[in-house]
Parts: sequence; C-alpha cells; structure tokens
Amino acid sequence: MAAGGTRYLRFILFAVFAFLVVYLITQSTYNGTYDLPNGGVPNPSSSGSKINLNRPAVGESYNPADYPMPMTPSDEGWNDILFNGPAPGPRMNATFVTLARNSDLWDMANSIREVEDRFNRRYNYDWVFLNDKPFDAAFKKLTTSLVSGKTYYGEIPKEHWSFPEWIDQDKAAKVRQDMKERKIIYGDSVSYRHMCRFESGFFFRHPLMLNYEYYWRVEPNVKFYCDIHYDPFRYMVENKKKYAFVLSLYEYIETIPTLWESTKKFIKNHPEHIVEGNSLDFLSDDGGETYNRCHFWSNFEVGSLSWLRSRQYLDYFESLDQDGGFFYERWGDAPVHSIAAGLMLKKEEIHFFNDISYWHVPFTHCPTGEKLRLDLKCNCNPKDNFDWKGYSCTSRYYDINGMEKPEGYENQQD
Ligand SMILES: Nc1nc2c(ncn2[C@@H]2O[C@H](COP(=O)(O)OP(=O)(O)O)[C@@H](O)[C@H]2O)c(=O)[nH]1
Ligand SMILES: *[C@@H]1O[C@H](CO)[C@@H](O)[C@H](O)[C@H]1NC(C)=O
Ligand SMILES: [Mg+2]
Repeated sequence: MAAGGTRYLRFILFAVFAFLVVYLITQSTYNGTYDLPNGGVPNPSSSGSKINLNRPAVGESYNPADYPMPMTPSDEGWNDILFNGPAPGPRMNATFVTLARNSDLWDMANSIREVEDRFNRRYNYDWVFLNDKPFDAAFKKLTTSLVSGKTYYGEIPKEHWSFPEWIDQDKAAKVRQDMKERKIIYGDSVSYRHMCRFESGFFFRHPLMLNYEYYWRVEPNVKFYCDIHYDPFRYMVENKKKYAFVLSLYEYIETIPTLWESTKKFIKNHPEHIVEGNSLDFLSDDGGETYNRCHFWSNFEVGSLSWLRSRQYLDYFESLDQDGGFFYERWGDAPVHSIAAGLMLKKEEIHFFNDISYWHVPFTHCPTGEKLRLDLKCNCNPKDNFDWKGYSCTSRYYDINGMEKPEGYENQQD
C-alpha cells in the first residue's frame, strides 16, 4: 500500500509539473495570429503579445480581394470599428497634414481627438505639422501624445512664406488698406496671404511631404460627427481619385476679382494642360467665359500629392503667382485648388465624401439619409447640413456628374 501511495503521489507531481511546463511555453512564446471575434483585433498594448496583422507593407502591391474593406453595414468586418486595435488591411502611402501656429495648440488638440476617435486610432496614419516658425516643445509634446501614428514637425522655408521679388510692395500695401476700409475678411492681413499662397503652391513640396503620395488636410478646431469605418485614402487610391471634398460654396468676389482672367490666360498659354471630360461646368455657367465662384472648401481635403506636384498644377500655380493676385487681391487656396481640379482632372477623379461628416465654422456637412447617419453613429443635426442650401455648390456637383441626390435632400434646402 505504501509503495503504491508514493507512486501515486509521484504521478500527480509529474502531471502538475508537465502541465506547468506546457502552460508556460504556450503562454510566453505565442506569436501567431489571434482567433478574432468578428475579425476584430484586440488592443496589443493590453494583451502584451505581438500581433501578426498579416498586412502588406506600404507601397507593396496587394490584391484588394485579399483584404475586403467594408463600405456598408451589410459588409463583413463593418463592426471591427468597435475594437480598439489596428484595422486589418493595407495602409496607403499617406499622411494627415496641418499648417498651424504654436498658439493654435488647443484648437488643434480638439481636431486631432476628433480625427483619432472617429478614424485614425484604428489606422495610425502619420501626421505632418508645418509652421512658418519653429514649433515649441509644448506643441510637439501634446500633439505627439494625441496622434496614434508618427508625428513630424517642419519649418517652412522663407521663400515659401514671403513676397516674391516681382511684387510691388506699395501697391500691395494700398490694397490691404483699401480692403480694411471695405471690411473684407482678412483683407488687411499679410500673414493670411502668405498662408493662402503657401497652401496653394508649396505645402506639397515641403521636404516632409515628399515622403507621401496622399494627404488629408486638417485645420484647428474642426469636428467629425460620424464614424469613419473604412480608409478614405485607400478608397482614393483604388478608385483613382485625385481630389476629394465634403463642403463647397461660392467665394467672396471681392477676394478674387481677376482670378478668372488670370486662369483664362493660363488656359490660353497651356491648352495642353486642360483635360477632356473635366468639371468646367462646376466652375462656369457660360462655358468658361466667367467664373461662377463655386469652389471646394479646402480646409477639408483628401488629395493626391503627385497631382499637386505635377507639371500641370505647378504651371498653373506659377502662372497665378506671376500675376500677383495672392497679394494684389486676396486669392484663397480653395478657389485655386478647385479651379485646378475642375480644369485639369477628369470628372471621375473628383470625389464627394458624403459619409464623412464635418464642421468648420460656420458650415456643417451632415450626411443626408437617416439610415446612413444611424449606421455611422453620427451626432450632427441634419438641419445643419449645408449641402442643399442655396449658398452651397454641391447640388451643382451632383448635376454635372449626373448623380442622383440622396433621398430627403428636398427637405434640407432651407
Ligand atoms: N503657421 C501659421 N499657420 C497659419 C497662419 N495663419 C493661418 N494659419 C493656419 O492656416 C489655416 C487656415 O487659417 P484659419 O485661421 O483657420 O483661416 P480660415 O479657416 O480661412 O478662417 C489653419 O490651419 C491655421 O492654423 C500663420 O500665420 N502661421
Ligand atoms: C511614398 O511615396 C513617396 C513619394 O512618392 C516615396 O518617395 C516613398 O518611397 C513612398 N514610400 C513607400 C513606403 O512606398
Ligand atoms: Mg480655419
């Protein structure tokens, strides 16, 4: 009996030991993929394990069918957004970009939270910050802590933020004084003019931006009211889109009285840059004789940097810059980008992101269609949607592209 009892005890001890060894090995060296609920990915920092996301590197070719991207609630993977970990699938060669001053810090923090909470916490795209002065430590510390991707901080070279030598300073100063008296918004500001010229002709050539193919512009103090389930960059790339907007409207004529004359001069000098099947009818009601002042609001933009760096676009910018309207008037980057996109891109290359809800004072884009708003967990009031109101040009965009307006748009016209 005694011998049998010892053997029994030894067996139990061995079994416990063997179990412990197996347990420790499997727990400490697990390195494969997780079996994921609904295809979601657990938060890597809380699990303490490495996750094999099995996704192609940026720039590596991939087959879209290997990485299905849910676009509607009936597509598989839609609810992956409920998980905190990185979204599955490829990443594009893309970045967020913000031009800001150090004093914009807290307004910028608001914008970053909006973008991260609704989208980037799962995608972890980089964010490039540009400034005409060096960013201070406080700006870098807080923004780096808020962005889930890598952050980069760049100073703008002097020649991208100053008067070109051919500008007549006295004439420019008189214009500012005159615009001040006429109470034209930012009419007397020199820095605002440098900003508009920089956004028109230089941000995409900054050394930090040369590392990317696509950008998404974000300004301080903007809001995103709906979840963004899919990757807008990937949508752009796979559908060959070069420029995307969410809000459009009429420009103040006082700020651009001769912009169209300059544009017509460019068209005459460079007919080869004007593309067939373009969106001229978005910009003009008389076949190009006059500008109807419609433009995409450029404080939100998702676009192709290669397009902005193309000969066509650079020739257009340089032609405008020679004419001096950034300083003799107050040309904004929004009409400049929009006219370029309207004349030098094919209609199909411009995209309207109806499902990306957005606010920049004082206008809101809130998706039309209750089902869409509920699916996207939107917190915008549809009454605030600007798209179908009289001062928006989005209706015109739908018309020239032969697109059917979303159900319920008639109820939002005033
Ligand atoms: N670094 C820098 N950024 C500027 C300056 N002026 C404007 N910005 C940025 O340029 C963008 C547009 O300026 P904002 O004041 O929002 O103009 P608004 O949207 O037209 O009213 C924002 O991202 C600002 O942070 C400036 O003098 N220096
Ligand atoms: C991203 O695009 C830039 C600009 O074209 C290029 O220099 C860079 O090598 C690309 N990065 C990757 C990872 O493909
Ligand atoms: Mg702004």
